[in-house]
Amino acid sequence: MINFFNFFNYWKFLIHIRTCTSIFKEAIADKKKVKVISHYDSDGISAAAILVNAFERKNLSVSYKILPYLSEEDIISVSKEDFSVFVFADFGAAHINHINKNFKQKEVFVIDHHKGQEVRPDANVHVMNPHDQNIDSSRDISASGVAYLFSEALNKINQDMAHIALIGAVGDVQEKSGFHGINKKIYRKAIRHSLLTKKKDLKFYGADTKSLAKLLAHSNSPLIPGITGSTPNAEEFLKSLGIINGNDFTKKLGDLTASEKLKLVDSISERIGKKFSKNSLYANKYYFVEEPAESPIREIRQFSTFLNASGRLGRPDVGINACIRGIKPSNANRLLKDYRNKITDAIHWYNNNKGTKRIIHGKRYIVIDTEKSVLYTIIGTLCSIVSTFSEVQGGTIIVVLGEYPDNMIKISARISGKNIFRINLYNLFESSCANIPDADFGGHRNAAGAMIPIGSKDEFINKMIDLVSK
Ligand SMILES: [Mn+2]
Repeated sequence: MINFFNFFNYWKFLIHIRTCTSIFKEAIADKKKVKVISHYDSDGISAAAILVNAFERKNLSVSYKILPYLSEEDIISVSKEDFSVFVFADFGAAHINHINKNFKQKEVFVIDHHKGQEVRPDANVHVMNPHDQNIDSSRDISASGVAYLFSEALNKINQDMAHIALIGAVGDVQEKSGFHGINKKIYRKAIRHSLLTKKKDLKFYGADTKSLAKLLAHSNSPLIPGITGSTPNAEEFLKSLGIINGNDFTKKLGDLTASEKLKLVDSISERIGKKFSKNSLYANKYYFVEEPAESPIREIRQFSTFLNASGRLGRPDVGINACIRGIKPSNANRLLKDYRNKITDAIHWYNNNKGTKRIIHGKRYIVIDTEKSVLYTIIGTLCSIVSTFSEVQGGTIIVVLGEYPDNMIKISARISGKNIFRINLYNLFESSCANIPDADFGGHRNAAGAMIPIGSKDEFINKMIDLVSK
């Protein structure tokens, strides 16, 4: 359906991006150094890759910084670096006051899709945010998409990165039975330039490179009871279905006949129960034409996981280089394996610390204080995983805390299953942080995050438990 208002907003947004592009071109005319500051998730890293490549193509000297979270201290320290042009991506809209204050006499570009502050940017601060143009920035475009539109306005040659823009959209869960809005336009461009192909298939990660048993054992979405986490169980399961004979476990999803596939889908959905429809086991898969067949990141969701992993392991450079110049399949595999190991370690830590004072189990909540034991960048991942454990009652609030650099504590919260106690995690965090100076929080009903000084940890936990127990 063609919606005139959507079209009009898109058109206005493009004009605004063109204006920003002209200002950018002027800004770099004599100063050839640009700094890119971006978020460490798949959207932020793909946005950074697009920008870095587009700027290098203009013979600019580019350097970048990838951060898990943008603090005021980060903004101050970046502003002191010897650059006159700065580009923020996937964050910044919520920090316009700090950017205004610290970047006087410098040109700053903010490429974001999150709801921003009600603060007017100064004349030297140029914000490109679809949110400001009433575009649905949770579904229709992500930061990597905005970075793409900006790079395309700089030079049409950058259209060869349309598929990279879609990685961020997938990472931010904007692909829902297809791309929508501006993402769809970018997708069409990627197809027109033969950058990717699409196929509807069972949605398991790594279907083209992993054996079928490993594929099921590694499956997080959906979690298959009794099989996720155990390759031997997965092998037994496949044997019982007659899909695997003897001890030949090399079969891949692509090797199955149509009837074997149906049998597999039936038995998996039986195991999962009514929570999922059979249809939810299928998804659109998008393959990058230029990636070699044996690459673990040929499919866009895997590429997105890989970028996330690179950011969380502190190696965003590996992710950015993979977007721009490609990566050897063996190197991509190594990074993905490191990441899986970190997550497995975190789950082991949780299982080994049940019943200790570091895991407080209350009536409607579990508070998990990992201190320094879990990599702080996977606190949120651990939180999501624990929320899916069958031992955790539906409606339970899972809160995970971990130490972050600069004497800060990172906190993540999720609800396990259905939110039956009707708790709003955003409100809960807002109230728990109310009397804590320098606390920062965000999120929504069913997921929230916060950053607090280490000295306020007990105060936060006590306040929160108090509120939840009412
Ligand atoms: Mn994003």
